[in-house]
Amino acid sequence: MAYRWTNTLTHDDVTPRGAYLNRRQIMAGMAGLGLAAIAPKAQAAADLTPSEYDVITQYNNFYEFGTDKGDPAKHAHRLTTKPWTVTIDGMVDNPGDYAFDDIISKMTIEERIYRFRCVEAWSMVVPWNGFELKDLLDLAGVQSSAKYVAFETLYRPEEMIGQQRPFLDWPYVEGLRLDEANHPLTIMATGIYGKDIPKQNGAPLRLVVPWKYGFKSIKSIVRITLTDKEPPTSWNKAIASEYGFYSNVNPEVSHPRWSQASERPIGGGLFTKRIPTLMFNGYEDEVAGLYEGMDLAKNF
Ligand SMILES: Nc1nc2c(c(=O)[nH]1)N[C@H]1C(S)=C(S)[C@@H](COP(=O)(O)O)O[C@H]1N2
Ligand SMILES: [Mo]
Repeated sequence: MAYRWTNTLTHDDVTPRGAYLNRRQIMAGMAGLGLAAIAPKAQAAADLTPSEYDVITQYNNFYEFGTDKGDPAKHAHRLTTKPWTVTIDGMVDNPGDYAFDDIISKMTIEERIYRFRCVEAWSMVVPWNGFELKDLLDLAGVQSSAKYVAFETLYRPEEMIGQQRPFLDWPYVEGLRLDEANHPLTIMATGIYGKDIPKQNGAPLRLVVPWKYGFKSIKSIVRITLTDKEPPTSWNKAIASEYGFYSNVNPEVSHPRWSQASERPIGGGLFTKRIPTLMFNGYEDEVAGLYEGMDLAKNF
């Protein structure tokens, strides 16, 4: 179980801000992020070495900027991220346009070092900064009729040049069941390595759901809608036979065109060995309960 770690999110696990800053003071750009307390103890003990910053920010999937792994780092600088507004609507008590800066001022930004597994069978370990999605949903006041959360990426083809072609049905959309969205592992990331999240990684605000394939972690979000119907998702709309709504990492359920039993860590060079893929990407203890009684091969 070398790659497992347990995210025990109790207040006892929070490192005092001072100690945290001492450990992290080599990181540039922290001041502007308002990083608060953080880092569950379990993380320090975890056997996870974060991937290099350059790897995380230069090997990307963000089809709004092109389909090659290097395209987002080349083209995302065109994206205007200030000002940024997230519309929260649907089954909420407080619908409206939420300014990014206002959201941030109300949230606790933590560091979460997560394994990140793309459906294409490569992986990284990313030290995200962000806040729990649940805290934002609580701010909006989710109504009891809501069962799902739908997410939408910005549509701005002048700046997102990949949107000038109909590669996907733009804007990119994703969705979670409400209990998945409220799970403490589910975060909205605003940073990487203690710096503002780079545009190619989904600035200023992107979802991170570490037990699901990477495409669920939708970038540059402008709308969050609470609904009672399972929302459409971009890759399911494009190829339903290959990409389901759940998309939980599962080494036992192959993609129709390749095995999901192992993965290639990115950044280790040419001779990096593939490593076994873990059920729910290593977060089985935390999330398996969400899917009790479900056939995970059918609900892939
Ligand atoms: N809007 C949007 N979100 C997206 C994508 C995309 O093309 N557009 N690609 C997804 C896929 S396939 C992956 S693997 C991750 C990649 O995140 P990263 O570039 O930060 O590693 O973003 C996901 N979120
Ligand atoms: Mo992906």
